[in-house]
Amino acid sequence: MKIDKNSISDYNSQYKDTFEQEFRFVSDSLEQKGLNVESVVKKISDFQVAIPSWALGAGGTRFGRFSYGGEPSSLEQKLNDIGVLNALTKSAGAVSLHIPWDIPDDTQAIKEIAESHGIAFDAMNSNTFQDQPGAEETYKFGSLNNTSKNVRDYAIQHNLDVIRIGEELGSKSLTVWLADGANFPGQLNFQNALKYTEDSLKSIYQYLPEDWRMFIEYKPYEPNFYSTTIQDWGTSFMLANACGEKAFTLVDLGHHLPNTNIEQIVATLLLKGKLGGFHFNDSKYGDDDVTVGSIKPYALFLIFNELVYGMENNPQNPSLAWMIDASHNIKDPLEDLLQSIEAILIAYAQALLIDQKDLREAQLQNDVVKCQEILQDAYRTDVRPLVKAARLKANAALNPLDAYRSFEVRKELIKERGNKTIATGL
Ligand code: LRH
Ligand code: MN
Ligand code: MN
Repeated sequence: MKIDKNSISDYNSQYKDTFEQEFRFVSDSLEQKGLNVESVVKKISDFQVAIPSWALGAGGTRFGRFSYGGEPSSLEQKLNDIGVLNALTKSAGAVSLHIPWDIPDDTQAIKEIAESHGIAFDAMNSNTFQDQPGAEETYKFGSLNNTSKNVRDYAIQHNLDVIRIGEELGSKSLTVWLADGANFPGQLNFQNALKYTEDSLKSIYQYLPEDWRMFIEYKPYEPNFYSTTIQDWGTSFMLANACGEKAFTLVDLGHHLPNTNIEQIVATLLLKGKLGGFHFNDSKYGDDDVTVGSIKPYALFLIFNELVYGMENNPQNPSLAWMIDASHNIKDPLEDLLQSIEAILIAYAQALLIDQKDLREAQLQNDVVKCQEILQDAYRTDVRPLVKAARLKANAALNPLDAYRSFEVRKELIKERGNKTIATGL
């Protein structure tokens, strides 16, 4: 299934008049406030978020998994699905591979398929939380933090293999997320576990190609329910500093205890030039990985406010690697991803509307009410016409979800791949 440019422009032509009216209304009022709408639209249109290779199939929980039909069963098919997302949105021009779930058999062929869809290879993820058939060592009691040197070396080697695969594909970064931790008090010597983790990360870092970056992801709990060795941004930051200037912290929105002020973490890391990557999702309770913006859209907007500020004011921080880290078991996975992409772009667009100059002045005058008004004025603006304008500019669909349904993509995929499909990965 491939959606070509012509079908997208035919689809768009039916909505063009309505779109133009909506756009004029919003852009006129924003221009009157002194905003450069064209530059906002360009920024939205330039924004690209990577799709994780595991998210194209319906997710499962430990209580079951319900197939959606037409799900991809190979990396080739996953790339084709991302191709559909990218054709519809022109914002999903990258994939983030999880190894060993998605080891390419034929690297050249995979590169060609990706290229034909305009998909780049973003950060490589080195999963060391699961034993593979025939594995020589087990990660049951940890990987990079394991008390056994053999296991640590085995996990280090896996990371080096992932870097090699990434190099062949043209990726430029490695994301390390460790499930390592303890389920019960006393199980683990915290100091040794941290020391082993630091030494292992340094060994991997030593082999990181010159133009690569390493992202260290943190998470407070799950799958371990007593302690996780890299539990928070502080630990990740400390480890990134210990490794060197190519190592950074990665923030996953779901990896915080309830009510954590994530936007403040983002601001701190940007100031220190150590924010490397970002995993988008939403949650109510824990690492729920539900659709971006489905539960706390205002929190997402406040995070984007800090990101936008950082992108404009923190040259010490490199550009960020963005990835969606969400999936659900009762939605069509592609529709779910389209909703996530939409939510990300909306939050980004809202944050771009914040009058930074007025906000600084109000902050200097300690005008608390005005500060809040400025943020909420941006948040309460309907920015959807700006997102649509960005899409039109990039030859994407004005309404990607509606287009997906009207092109009957899922029906086509079921026809191609069958109804009883199981996506590889999670
Ligand atoms: C861990 C995580 C991490 C993994 C992915 C499958 O919870 O967020 O990024 O790679 O989920
Ligand atoms: Mn994540
Ligand atoms: Mn997670």
